[in-house]
Amino acid sequence: KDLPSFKELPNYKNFSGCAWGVWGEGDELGTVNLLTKDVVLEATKEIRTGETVSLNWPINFPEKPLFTRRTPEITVISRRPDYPARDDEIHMNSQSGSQWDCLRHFGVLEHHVFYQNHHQDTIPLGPITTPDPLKVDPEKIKLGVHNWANHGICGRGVFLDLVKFFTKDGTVPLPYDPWTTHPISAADITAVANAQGVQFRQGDILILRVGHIQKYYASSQEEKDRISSTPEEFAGIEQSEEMKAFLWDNHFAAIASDQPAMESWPPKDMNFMHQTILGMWGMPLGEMFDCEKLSKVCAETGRYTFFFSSWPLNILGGCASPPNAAAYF
Ligand code: UVW
Repeated sequence: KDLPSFKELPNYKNFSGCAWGVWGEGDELGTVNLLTKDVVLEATKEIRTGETVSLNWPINFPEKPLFTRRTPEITVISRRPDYPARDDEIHMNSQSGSQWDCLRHFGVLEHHVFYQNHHQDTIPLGPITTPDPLKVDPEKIKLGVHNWANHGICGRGVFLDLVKFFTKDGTVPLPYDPWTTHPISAADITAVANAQGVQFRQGDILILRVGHIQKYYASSQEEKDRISSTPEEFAGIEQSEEMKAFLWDNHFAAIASDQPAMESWPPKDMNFMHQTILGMWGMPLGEMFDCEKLSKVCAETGRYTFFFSSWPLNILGGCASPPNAAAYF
C-alpha cells in the first residue's frame, strides 16, 4: 500500500500527522496493518540458524514498577495442597514491566480522544465483563489489545544497539545517562542503522537499546528505588516533529525499546510522542523490552535483523499487554 508521507497527513487541531482513516474508518489495528501476509512471509527469510532470543523481562520486573504502578502479585495456590498440584494467581497492572502500550492506553490528552477520534467517554473505566466472549458488544471493547492479539505483531525485527554504538563496543562510557531526559535524535538512529549496515523496509518492527535495563542491573537497590519514585527521568527518542516524520516516513509497524517510556521523559510540552504514536497512528509502543541477550547475539552474529514474533495476551478491551516477544535468527 502506498502510504501518505508525514507531510501529506492532515493535521488534527494542533497535532500534525493524523493517520485516522488511512486504514479505513472502522480500523482498530493501526500500523499493525502494515504486517501483511507478504511482509510476514518475506520476514520469515530472516530465520537461518534457528537461534531464538526472548525479549521479555520476568513479569514481576522491575521489582518496584515505575510511575506509581503496583507491583505484580504472584501467589502459588493449590486446591489439593497435599499433592503435587499447584496453580498460580497473578494480579498485575499490564503496564508494570515489559509491555506493549495499546490504543486504549493513551490518546490525545488535551482533546480527550483516542485513535480514530473515539472520545474518552466512549471508553469508560471499570470492569469489562465477558460472560460469553462471542457476544461481547464490540463498542465496549473497541481499540482493545485483543485486536493485536488476534493478528499478531510479527514481521522483520530491526535492532539498533545504541549502547554498543555510543560506547564503541563498551570501550568508552555512554555519553548520556539512561536515567536522564537525554533525547535520542533521528540522526542518532540513522547513524546506528548505518553503522550496523541496516536499511529499513516498510513494516519493520524497530527495537532500540537505550541502556535502561543494563543500568538497572548495574544499580544498587537504593538507586532503583529512586527511579521508581517521582520525578522519573529517562533517555529516549526525542519529542519533535523531525522524530515524528522519521518514524512515520519509514513506515515502521511498531517500535519498542528497553526504556520505560520510549520517548525522552518527562515530556517537555503537551504535544509529546505517546499521543502521536498511539493516538494519531495506532502504532504499538513497546516499553521495557529486555534487549540484553539480543544485544549479545546480534554482536556475535553480526546480524541486526531477524524474524520478530509477538503475541500479546488476548485481553478483550485491554489497554496493554506483556509482549510475549521473541527474535528468531
Ligand atoms: C508513560 O506514561 C511515560 O509511560 P507508560 O506508557 O508506561 O504509561
